[in-house]
Amino acid sequence: MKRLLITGGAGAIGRVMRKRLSGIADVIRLADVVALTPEHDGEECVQCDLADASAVQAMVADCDGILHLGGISVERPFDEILHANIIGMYNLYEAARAHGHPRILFASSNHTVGFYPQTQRLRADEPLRPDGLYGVSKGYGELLARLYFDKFGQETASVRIGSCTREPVDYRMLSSWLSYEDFATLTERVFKVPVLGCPVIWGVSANPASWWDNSNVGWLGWQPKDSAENWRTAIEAQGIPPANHPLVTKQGGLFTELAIMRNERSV
Ligand code: NAI
Ligand code: 15L
Repeated sequence: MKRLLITGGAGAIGRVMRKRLSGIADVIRLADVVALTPEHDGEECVQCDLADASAVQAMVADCDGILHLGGISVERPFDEILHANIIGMYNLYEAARAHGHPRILFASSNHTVGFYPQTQRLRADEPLRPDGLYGVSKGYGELLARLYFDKFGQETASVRIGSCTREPVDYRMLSSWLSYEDFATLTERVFKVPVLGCPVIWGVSANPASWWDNSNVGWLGWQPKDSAENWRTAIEAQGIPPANHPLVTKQGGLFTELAIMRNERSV
């Protein structure tokens, strides 16, 4: 690739991928609503609110691929989610349509299916059961990706990320953890595979306790290497949550118990 755009470049995953993926393209264009500065040759930075359609057009111009990490990443009032994840996602796909359909990796989330019980192993084609407005917005993102693929041939991998952190820190992450390294190798495969289409992929490491079945995307050639199991003893030493706790009952964990937050203007 000549130029990879990483939205959400100032965020937790963006800051890691910025360094880890530096060899994937001649230029990495980092974008975020907050200001960023280039740290070395081969980086360029754009300040852009995803809800600003013309700014998004300029952000996407001349890019061959997009790692779309930007947006609201937790449960928040609807106005915030509408702005970044609903309007922002539409703006991104319209910009991709206008600029030659660069391939997109969309950071979807396990919160699209958070109300499934942890006893159920899931394929990616099962009905969504979002656990909040955030999860709904990620389901919308997956559907928008599908629409632009069927209508225009826009390729997208919607990656339902579990818990992407340096290491697993609670009992639920023994199942949901995605290491940074496994996310990086998944991203590389998404941008290297000759034909991508529009798959939904579980973004999860090789955790024996995972609830998610990626057997239908073997053609991608992605083999996660890390396992949360290496942290089991340390995590269990902190105490196993009681049997009725959402951390051990629902795939979305604590998100399933959060309130629907009011918009600022209606409080
Ligand atoms: P983060 O919250 O640390 O980063 C998101 C970035 O998006 C921030 O830098 C923020 O400034 C930017 N942003 C927010 N609103 C924006 C707007 N209107 N315009 C432009 N930029 C905006 O999130 P994190 O953890 O880095 O996650 C990255 C992506 O992966 C998010 O889309 C999140 O929903 C998704 N994801 C992350 C998981 C995780 O375990 N970290 C799990 C599942 C999904
Ligand atoms: C997500 O979608 C969030 O972006 C992240 O902050 C974590 O809460 C993660 O899911 C998770 O479920 O652990």
